[in-house]
Amino acid sequence: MTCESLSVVFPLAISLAFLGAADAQQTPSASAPTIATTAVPAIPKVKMQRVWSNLKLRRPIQIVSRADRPELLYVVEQAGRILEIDATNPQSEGRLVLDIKEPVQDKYNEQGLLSVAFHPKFAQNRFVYAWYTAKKDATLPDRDVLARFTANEDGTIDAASQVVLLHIEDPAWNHNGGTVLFGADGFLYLSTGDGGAGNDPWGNGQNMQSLLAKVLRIDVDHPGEGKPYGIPADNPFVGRADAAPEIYALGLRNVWRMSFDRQTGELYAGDVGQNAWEEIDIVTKGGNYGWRPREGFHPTPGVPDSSEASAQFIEPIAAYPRREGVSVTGGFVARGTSDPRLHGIYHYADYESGTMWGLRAVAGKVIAPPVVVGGKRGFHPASFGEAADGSLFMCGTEGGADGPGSIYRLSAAP
Ligand SMILES: [Ca+2]
Repeated sequence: MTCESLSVVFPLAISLAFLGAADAQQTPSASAPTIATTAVPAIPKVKMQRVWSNLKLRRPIQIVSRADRPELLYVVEQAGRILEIDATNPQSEGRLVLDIKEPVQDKYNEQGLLSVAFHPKFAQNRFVYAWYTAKKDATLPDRDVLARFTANEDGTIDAASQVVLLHIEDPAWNHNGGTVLFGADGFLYLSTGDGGAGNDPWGNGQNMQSLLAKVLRIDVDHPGEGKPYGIPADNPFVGRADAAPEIYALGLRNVWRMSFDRQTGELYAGDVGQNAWEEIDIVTKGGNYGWRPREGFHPTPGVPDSSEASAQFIEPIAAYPRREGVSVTGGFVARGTSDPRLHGIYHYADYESGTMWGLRAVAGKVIAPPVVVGGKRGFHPASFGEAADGSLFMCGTEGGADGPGSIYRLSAAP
């Protein structure tokens, strides 16, 4: 990232007052308001080490883990397959545990099986959740589907066990989100796209009755009110007649990848931009991230942005312009214990340029603006992944969207 863009994106983003607050936690001092002198730890370069090269992967787009079996990793293939890897075996060839190519529509690049999450109590209920674009059928239009599957005792997942929890009619092939994952609160979070085409022609970003262009939060353990899921009582728009109660946050164009910081519980999202800016957001309950009136830190040209409405918009914590990439792949805050130099750094990348960045934020404020930490020419990072122990991986394709799939382990460069 150039100095020029840094000055635009982070006008002196490092808050000394804030750093003082952080220090105060370690050395409590009721009296003197301190200005921190402790330097923010440097952000190291990241080494990408190719792993499990025996795997024959086609369009790997997510890596997920299970708390109850920390030695296993699961690689999601866009066409509708999940492969299980024994992470302790460098020669692992993977085991196919789910194939739902039949209902999954993956005709266009942004379509397919997009995200998978294991239930936090998977060891007891063996529930697995999937977010995918579905093939049109006789009774249903083009739609994005959130479905639950049940695994067998041997760890394979029965495609016939599908229970559709939610489907959202989707007007275009692109901008389909999305990440499904569980919060520490036990609720399921889902990022949806704005439907597609370009510039949100249906106005879903700010439409409180549409589930598109949102982060949703639902309770999969307590169905209610005629739905196969419940609505958490403290969802921010519960009780409002003009809003869908599933909505947790809005104004998000197409959050392809989001993750929780496992230490702080903050929800980091990479929101893919239109023509100008890719942004990183920390998504908070009830937050409005400004799409379509805003993109990155800027108003969208030609879109009304009244001062009253813009005052409600939450700015990203980082953004980068077109010359540095075209589609952000949100990553993770590194919390693995094996690589302390990466600890606390949020890593993300651009799908097209392959560039990887790191930044540090504390309590929603950036304390170390993004720096380029690595990347690989020709590699298209579709997703970061976090093992159960917090160590970080990355998956994607080499040379192009249809190139060979690969997985890299990330570590701090010496
Ligand atoms: Ca769409």
